[in-house]
Amino acid sequence: MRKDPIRVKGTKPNRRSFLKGMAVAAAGGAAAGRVGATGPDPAIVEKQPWMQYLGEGVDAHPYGTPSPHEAHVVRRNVEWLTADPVSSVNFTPIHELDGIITPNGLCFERHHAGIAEVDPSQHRLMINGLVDTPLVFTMEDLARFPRENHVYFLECAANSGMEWRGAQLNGCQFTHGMIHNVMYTGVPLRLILEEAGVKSSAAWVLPEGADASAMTRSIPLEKAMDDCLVAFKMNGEALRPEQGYPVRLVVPGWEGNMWVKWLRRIEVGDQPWHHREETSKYTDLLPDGRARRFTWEMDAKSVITSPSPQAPIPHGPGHTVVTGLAWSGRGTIPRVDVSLDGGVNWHQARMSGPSLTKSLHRFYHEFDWDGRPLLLQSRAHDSTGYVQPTKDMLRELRGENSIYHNNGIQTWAVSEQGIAENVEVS
Ligand SMILES: Nc1nc2c(c(=O)[nH]1)N[C@H]1C(S)=C(S)[C@@H](COP(=O)(O)O)O[C@H]1N2
Ligand SMILES: [Mo]
Repeated sequence: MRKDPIRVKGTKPNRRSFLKGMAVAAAGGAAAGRVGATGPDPAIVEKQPWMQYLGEGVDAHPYGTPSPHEAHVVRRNVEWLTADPVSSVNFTPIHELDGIITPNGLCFERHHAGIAEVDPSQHRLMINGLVDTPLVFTMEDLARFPRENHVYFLECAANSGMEWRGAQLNGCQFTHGMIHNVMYTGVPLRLILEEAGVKSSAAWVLPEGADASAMTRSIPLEKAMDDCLVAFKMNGEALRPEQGYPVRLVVPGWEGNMWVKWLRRIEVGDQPWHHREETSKYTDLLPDGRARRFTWEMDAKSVITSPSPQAPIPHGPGHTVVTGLAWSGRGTIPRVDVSLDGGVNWHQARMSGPSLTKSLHRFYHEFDWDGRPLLLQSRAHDSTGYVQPTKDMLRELRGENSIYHNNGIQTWAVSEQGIAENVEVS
């Protein structure tokens, strides 16, 4: 046994005194961080099983997976939301994640006809329509274009759609988990279109998926030439089948539906095609009977991921960490405010990690919880000056019938026991 069992090798003294200070500050709280309060800690003084045997060698798991203790950190669906899992959605467990990158195995899935299991050697990408030379590329051809790396969030336009009329689902995984944030490697779509030569009458492109839904969306040529990517890698490795292996379209900042997976064809045209996903779906009915259409950009939004209904406060009163995510389809997030009292008082949160355009941003707010009930809210400000609205402000503009583009402020009511619940304070 070590002589000084609390002194972890290499720990800096200032870190240690911070922890000690915190233990004192946590008066009446749990024994966490308090040394010697309840006698010797078996976790320190007893030999744990894993100290007594040799572990598995290298190559035991040629493709690594998380610790079995993290087995609860998985995508989950809400069975009653859809009739069948082949045309359905599951949700990213954002309440369990930190930083800004979504691990590949946890990126939410949205399929209209299940996952296409594409053989890359049999996959082609065709460019046709208003081009000088229609072209067909193999995956090997695509790998010979100059490629770029960018971190972007993908948010389904229906994210938080179930919350439009009031609080419904108890957990940010379900209210806000139709989002992921990934570093993509891909070829700028502009280079591929230039290779085919876009005719001067061209104004729109139509990407098409190779899955059984043959997903198609009309995208303005200006966006296609600006920052869209034909991507084949996510977070360094090949796209997962769920995310469109071997190739998907990346449409930064715009609604997830346009990010066509299993991309097989891009048609160039002079007007939009008015297909299913831009007429009967991904449109919102306004109170006067007109439909909001072509609502591509994702407005600035944020959510507190912990504490939240699936991530209660485990430690009682005292030093408490609030954390969450913020994003905007129009740029970066220079600032997030956090309220502990349902929007009466606001505190500027601490941003941490890279601030990249059209990417998730991570924020923290640390405070000394007095143990009284809380109404937690977060409010994002984006680099255009836009401020995330309340749900009432949204309903005032768009009525009660909307589903898509709900970026209203979310509230979690936290009880004296630290249990969090989805409520609405607008
Ligand atoms: N080919 C194809 N692309 C598709 C879809 C689809 O069903 N088929 N779903 C779209 C929708 S609605 C969303 S929100 C995103 C989801 O991407 P993800 O499964 O990587 O999260 O993919 C889009 N691209
Ligand atoms: Mo979507």
